[in-house]
Amino acid sequence: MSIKDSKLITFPKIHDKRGNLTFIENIEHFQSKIARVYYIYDVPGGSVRGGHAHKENHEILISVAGSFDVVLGDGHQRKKYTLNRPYIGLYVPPLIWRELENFSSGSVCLVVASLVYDEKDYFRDYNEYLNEID
Ligand code: T46
Repeated sequence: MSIKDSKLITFPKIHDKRGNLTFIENIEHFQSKIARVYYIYDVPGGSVRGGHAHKENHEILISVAGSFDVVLGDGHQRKKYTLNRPYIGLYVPPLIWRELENFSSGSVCLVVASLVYDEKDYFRDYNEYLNEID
């Protein structure tokens, strides 16, 4: 897997004078249905989250409020995405190292995942990760 397999996805945005609405369904890269949704919030300034890769789990990261940066790596290349729109998601395939940083005050990171939580699905040690992908 390469960071070239990551990509930004623009979701539908229903404009309305009462406010806008975005929905996520039928995700191309998820073999079955969405298995899990979680969100990261109340992040203190300067905090860095992530620092791991998944073995099989596919994810889409969305900034539903505020902004933050996602730095992806595949052992060869790194790429930084800034997420700051609630209708744009970043697709992150398995075996891609991710770090989340530069969270703005009040930001919320919503994550849609293809698998339920399983600690065994993580590479949390960077050297172990590099050995696996070589
Ligand atoms: C990712 C980034 C964007 C659970 O019990 N269930 C869950 O679904 C998740 C995601 C986490 N946890 C537990 C596991 C840890 O004890 O919550 C604690 C914090 O998890 P972690 O340190 O992995 O959190 P982040 O923000 O570093 O990473 C998370 C996801 O784990 C990861 O898949 O891509 O958000």
